[in-house]
Amino acid sequence: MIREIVVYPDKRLKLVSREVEEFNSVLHELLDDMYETMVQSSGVGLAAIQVGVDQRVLIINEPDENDTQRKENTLEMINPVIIERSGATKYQEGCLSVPGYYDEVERYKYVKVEYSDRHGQSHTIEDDGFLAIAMQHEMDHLDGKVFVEKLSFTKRKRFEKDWKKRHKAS
Ligand code: Y12
Ligand code: CO
Repeated sequence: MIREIVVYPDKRLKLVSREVEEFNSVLHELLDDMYETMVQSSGVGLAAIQVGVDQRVLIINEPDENDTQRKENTLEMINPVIIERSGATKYQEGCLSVPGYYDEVERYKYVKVEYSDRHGQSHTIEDDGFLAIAMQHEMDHLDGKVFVEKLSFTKRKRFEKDWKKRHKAS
């Protein structure tokens, strides 16, 4: 089922999400719905709070070399924690909760993340490319942070002004 995406500046995006304790069918349905919702909106990553659920759940699906998204390539991360980080990099980011706005954000270049899958099995994953950026972006959502909060003071001011103007008109 497609769920409604929560759009900035909705207050729910500020919530610190709660740890998942039960790896049951409710969680599995949430993950499946998040995938459908993300793909329908041409997204590559989504956190549960973006569909209004304040649980530490996120998904990432990087399109393959033919620019195709396959469900089996979806990384589902429950209760993820960064256990190693290093370096710095900049990437032009976008977010389904801030549709139509993209900007460069600084992140760690390399991260190693510990997480559970939908069955509660724990894993670690490390990356220093696109996935590293996506994991950091989505994990920020679990702590109530949206990428626009990482912009410089001047860029953020301009963003807020343009966003208000755009959303007043529509
Ligand atoms: C690198 C940077 C950011 C992420 C987080 C995940 N972000 C997204 O999945 C953003 C998707 C997105 C899709 C949009 O729709 C289309 O392009 C058709 C979009 O544009 C509009 O809604 C107008 C904005 C964002 C992961 C990795
Ligand atoms: Co986002």
